[in-house]
Amino acid sequence: AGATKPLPAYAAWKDPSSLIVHSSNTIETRRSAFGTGVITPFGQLYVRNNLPAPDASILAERDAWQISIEGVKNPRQLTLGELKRMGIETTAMVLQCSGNGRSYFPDKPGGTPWQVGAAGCVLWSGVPVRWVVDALGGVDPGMAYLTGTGGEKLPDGIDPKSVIVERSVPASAMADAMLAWEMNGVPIPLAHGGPLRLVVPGYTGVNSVKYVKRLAFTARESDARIMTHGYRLSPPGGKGDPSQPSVQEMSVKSWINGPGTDGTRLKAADVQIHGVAFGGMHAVAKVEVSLDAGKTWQLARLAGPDLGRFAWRQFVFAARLPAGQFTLASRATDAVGNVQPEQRMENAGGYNNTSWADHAVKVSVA
Ligand code: MSS
Repeated sequence: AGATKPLPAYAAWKDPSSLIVHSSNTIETRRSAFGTGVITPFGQLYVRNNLPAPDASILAERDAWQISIEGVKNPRQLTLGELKRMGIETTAMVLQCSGNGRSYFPDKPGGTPWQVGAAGCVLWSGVPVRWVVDALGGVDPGMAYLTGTGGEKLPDGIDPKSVIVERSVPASAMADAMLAWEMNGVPIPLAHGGPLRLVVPGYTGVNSVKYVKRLAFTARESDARIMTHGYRLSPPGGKGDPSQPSVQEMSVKSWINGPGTDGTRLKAADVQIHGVAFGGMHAVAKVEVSLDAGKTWQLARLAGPDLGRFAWRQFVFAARLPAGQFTLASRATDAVGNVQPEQRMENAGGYNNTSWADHAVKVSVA
């Protein structure tokens, strides 16, 4: 259910029945549309653009795309064709918008009212950032951040810093970051940042900069508005500013995707309750499921391949549900013992919602 608009042209190839189109720049996967395989297919993967997507002509000659690498011993401009000769690696990663789960905040913060579907698990192929850095002589001394700049055409007549998508993460994120040109085995579509995207595993989506045209090791965080004021964890009622923590690393989270999450009434029977769990920076150690809104918990089974600590795991819990109403919840624990909390951490932007209570789902059984 939920109001949905027509798909915008740059994402017209997506599967409308799997998606909730909030706006031309914000499209989410329906909870009931997530499958039980580990990788999220393109057709149903969410989209979030802060600026209109660039013209599709940037994909005409993918290998000619240029990126400037700065803050290294031998800074230079590289083409995608050159990057492809520097090495190839593949990583599975949860891509999740910082504001996923915002609709469950009671004060309805501004921003897209995402439910669970501003997330997916994607296979990226490209070259690890550290290999590129090694080839260019290493990071300059004193550089604390890795800053990626998006290649969108900026509107005329306004301060570029007020709109440009430029994000900084701690330089240590280089250990896992990648310059990716493929996603799920095909060249990255425009909607997801093709021809070239910076991907930062374990960090929220905004830090994985699409159409990346500059990758710089910098002494300071970017002074772009999206960094200084956007995506900050500010107290409820407040406004983002540089003194507050930026939305960066994700933490442990899970939710149930089915059955019955589309509101259809289930028949009393054995059901396989399934969902996804991820640890952000850490692997998932276990997932528990509750059939009674969190009063009692039982261990679920982790199913399917383990694609590494940045991917999500499918979990399955076989239950016999008699007729009635149930509030199903899931709670994940990561490999270092962090437990998904009952409560969200309140903040003005509606970011980082990992509350298991908020993500519980009511199903009815006939
Ligand atoms: N990049 C660029 N260049 N631009 C824009 O806008 N956005 C963000 C990221 N990146 C952007 C970029 C966000 S914000 C997100 S989430 C992501 O991206 C999404 O992705 P996809 O592919 O899904 O669309 Mo929130 O945190």
